[in-house]
Amino acid sequence: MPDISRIRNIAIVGSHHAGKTTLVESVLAHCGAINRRGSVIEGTSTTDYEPECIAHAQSTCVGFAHATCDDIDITLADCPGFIDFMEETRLAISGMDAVVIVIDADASRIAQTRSLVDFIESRKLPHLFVINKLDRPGSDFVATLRALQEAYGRHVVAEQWPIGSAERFHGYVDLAEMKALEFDGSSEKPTQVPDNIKDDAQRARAELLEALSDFDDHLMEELLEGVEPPVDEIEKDLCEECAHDQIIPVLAAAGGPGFGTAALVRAMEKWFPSPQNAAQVDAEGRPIEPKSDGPLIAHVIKTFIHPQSGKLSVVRVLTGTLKGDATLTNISKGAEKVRCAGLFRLLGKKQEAIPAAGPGSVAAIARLETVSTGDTLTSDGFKVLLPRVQLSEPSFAVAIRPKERLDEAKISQMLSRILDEDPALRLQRAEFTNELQLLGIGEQHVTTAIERLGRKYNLAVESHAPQVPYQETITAGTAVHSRYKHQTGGHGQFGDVWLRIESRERGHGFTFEEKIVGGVVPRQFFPAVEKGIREALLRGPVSGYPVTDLHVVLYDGSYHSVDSSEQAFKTAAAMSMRDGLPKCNPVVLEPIVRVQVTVPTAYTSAVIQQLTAKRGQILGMNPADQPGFDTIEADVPQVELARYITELRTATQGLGSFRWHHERFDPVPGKWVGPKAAV
Ligand SMILES: Nc1nc2c(ncn2[C@@H]2O[C@H](COP(=O)(O)OP(=O)(O)OP(=O)(O)O)[C@@H](O)[C@H]2O)c(=O)[nH]1
Ligand SMILES: [Mg+2]
Repeated sequence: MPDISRIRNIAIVGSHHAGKTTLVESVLAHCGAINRRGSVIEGTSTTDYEPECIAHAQSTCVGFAHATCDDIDITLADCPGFIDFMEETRLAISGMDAVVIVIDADASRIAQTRSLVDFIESRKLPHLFVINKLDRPGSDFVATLRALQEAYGRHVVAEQWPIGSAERFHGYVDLAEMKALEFDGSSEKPTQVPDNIKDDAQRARAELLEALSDFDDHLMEELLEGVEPPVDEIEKDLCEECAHDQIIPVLAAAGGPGFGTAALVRAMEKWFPSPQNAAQVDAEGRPIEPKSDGPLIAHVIKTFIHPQSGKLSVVRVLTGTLKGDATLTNISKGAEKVRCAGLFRLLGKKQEAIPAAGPGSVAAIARLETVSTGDTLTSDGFKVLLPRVQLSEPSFAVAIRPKERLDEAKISQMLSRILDEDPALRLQRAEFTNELQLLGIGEQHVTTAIERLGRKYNLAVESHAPQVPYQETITAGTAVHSRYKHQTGGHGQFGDVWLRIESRERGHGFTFEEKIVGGVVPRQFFPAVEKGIREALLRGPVSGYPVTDLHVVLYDGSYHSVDSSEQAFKTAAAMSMRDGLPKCNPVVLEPIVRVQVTVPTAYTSAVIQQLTAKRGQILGMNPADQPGFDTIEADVPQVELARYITELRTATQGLGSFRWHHERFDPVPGKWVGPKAAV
């Protein structure tokens, strides 16, 4: 078991396609954890091993990889960058002690990292930026660095200055030591600081020292007196301030050819804290001290389910020592006892059995069938609960139905396993239509889940846009008479009713009343009349949608002492409605949704325009809780919002989000040309 001070747990996060998985691959090769670097494009990388990752050449879930380098035990969580998978990323971050944020060397993409950086800062996690893909034509280190500083402040400082750019990017100047290093694959060798970047590197170094001196009076004095501070002092300050999330160093790399990997590994070892120094608290804010003896507390940060070999729960051990055959208590599920069936260290899909995992370790436990991501596991029934990551509400839905007829129980069992692996998904029966819907953070999130369902459980599902729950109502009243008379062999059928149909205020539904005088329709037939009316209301006269907001009075009729029956009155009432409703100026009602859209202020007016173009009625606009963001409230027809999350993200560099709830039904303006209701 590694000494806790030699453990580093690091999340690798960043914007979509910034090169995280490729960089992780380089780090693993550099540390000797893998012999040969795989490739995302060829589907051979260590952490993008799931078939859905390979098919789309992108990370669709977190991948864990363990490596040992210079006696340091590193666990990397390679997190997806695509916004639809951001909940997966946030859950993984919750189990790590530090974060490497990988970004393209492209200033225009910095804005996309905002919510991620806010989350990391809210957890006070030490982090650094890697400006990556510097080998690409058009890459711009300086502009990206300045954009980072503009977004996240002057304590974001370069610790490296690149030598050469694009195809000629071949090394960097370490600004703390003012030494130049040239890349040799993922290793490096000393070289001269080229004359053409000397001034830039000096200026960048001065910026670094100035930022550090904000936290070190001695360094500040040295700078004021023009004394050259010793390298040791700068290094010590860097370690201290980075570990305390005061300074956010910026490194230069190109993970593709492996450039910058050695320096990144050194930075992770030197600047990032071990779990011993990473503050952990329970849900009530009480500190948890990592100790190898004493009760165990572990947090489940990811669940993988293999259709054959079962469940694998990746846990972060906060304190205590976890054994592969331990019996644990799941505090999050009513103190249920669960038994571990093996303990592993992960390297992508490879599992290496380990006898125990000490405090600070990340390990995978086999076959904890009832345990879910986010749960707190303890030993000896020790009662403590860890804070849960608040997941975002889903904002995209599809209606799903298995392609082949299967029993409901089997479908829900398979779906629940998919949901177990990804708690940001949700399954629901839709209000009004009763359709089975799968909801997620975005379109890709949901389609990936459906792909996974097909692959893992051989369950092919048909998916389509959710039905819009239109309704119909009437805008005028009428009186109708129907007589149902039928002679069949023995005794016949007789029902005779007069109904008055009146419109009701919107949102008040259907009501039935009888005003029969003198028993012309006997009392025992009233329920049948109401039933017949209700049945007729299921399919309206315009397009077959349910009819609502009306009052129907049974005020006259007649009966036959032998032939009248409940069935006959029911039929007569239904006939009356079918005759009467078309005479009441029927209209289609569409569901109106109230949305609260949160976007950076720069996009507020564009988003208001987008909502207006969707026939939205803007109710108000206020500064959001998140600084620099506005929340726009609007009522929008639901039919206009089917792909709204995708459109909103396109319009806001992925930064917009929205919440919604059904508000009311409004008449569809103009002549109804929409779809007919499904039969
Ligand atoms: N030129 C260049 N291309 C790179 C580099 N690193 C990665 N790429 C390419 O960029 C694309 C994305 O790389 P990934 O490693 O999958 O990026 P990622 O950040 O893990 O992507 P997601 O996890 O899906 O957000 C692939 O086509 C890589 O080959 C690099 O250093 N230089
Ligand atoms: Mg990736």
